[in-house]
Amino acid sequence: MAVASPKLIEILKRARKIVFLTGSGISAESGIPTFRGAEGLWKNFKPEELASFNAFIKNPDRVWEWYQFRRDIILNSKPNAGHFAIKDFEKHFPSVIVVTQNVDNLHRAAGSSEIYELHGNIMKNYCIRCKKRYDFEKFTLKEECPKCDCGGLIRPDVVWFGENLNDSVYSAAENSVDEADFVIVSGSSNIVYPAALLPQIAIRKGIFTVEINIERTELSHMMDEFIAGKSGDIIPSLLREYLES
Ligand code: BJW
Ligand code: ZN
Repeated sequence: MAVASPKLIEILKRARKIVFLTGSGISAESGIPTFRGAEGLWKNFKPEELASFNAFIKNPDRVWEWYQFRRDIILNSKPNAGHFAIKDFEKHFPSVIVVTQNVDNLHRAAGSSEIYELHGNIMKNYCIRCKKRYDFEKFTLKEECPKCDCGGLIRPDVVWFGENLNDSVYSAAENSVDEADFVIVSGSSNIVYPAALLPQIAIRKGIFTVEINIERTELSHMMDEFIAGKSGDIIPSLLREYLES
């Protein structure tokens, strides 16, 4: 049975600028846990104890260890059919932009050309005092939080709760959505702001919006279409149905 409605395919045929807004659900089929939900990371870990600057300052080793644990999972994972299908959209549309909340590099590994990482990148680090940047490779075997030559603590280059997103990355993401004529939201619970504003900008502008998720989210009722299912199944099917239409 087709996953896309005839209306969706007709609109996709006229689309030139497609934006994918992705969250952790898109990497779930690669074996990377999501944050919320029954199997999510927050089931066993408290976000306020791990994903904030205060938590880091209070217990840098614990936060560092959690990031090393997640890096290990990510380094042993590969992009899935969903990431690859997004890359394949580039063969058929003039502009395909990925705006992701994920820090896992899997869109890049799949070959997507234009990616905005709203919440940073787990493989990058910097010193909180002098801002010197460090690749994670330097610390693979270290369990405790490393220190910079200047004595400052080194933290992962990700965006924690209460921290601002990188201005230029967020503006570029906003512009991409503003200029899009088709927006596909997949694998996010859409509850974390300001990332959750991006689909709302598209909705308000009357840009055609499709959500692909295994369950409905806060924003599902506002989307033009909601397709229930795994991104690794639905995104490739959507492209196939478009090409066969
Ligand atoms: C599948 C699937 C499959 C599963 N196929 N689908 C009210 C208004 C505005 C802001 C706030 C507010 N109240 C509080 C705030 C602030 C806060 C916020 O939004 N909190 C909310 C929880 C309410 N936001 C912030 O603090 C942000 N900064 C900010 O606002 O700055 C201004 C400010 C400055 C000073 C003081 C106060 C404000 C920063 C947010 C940073 C979020 N950081 C994290 C950690 C990043 C680093 C790391 O990875 O460790 O980002 S938290 C975590 O959540 C991570 C994710 O990117 C983010 C979103 O999660 P995501 O991707 O949506 O995952 P899940 O698990 O929630 O959902 C998975 C979905 O996938 C589900 O729907 C599944 O069904 C689906 N799924 N398998 C398709 N196969
Ligand atoms: Zn330093």
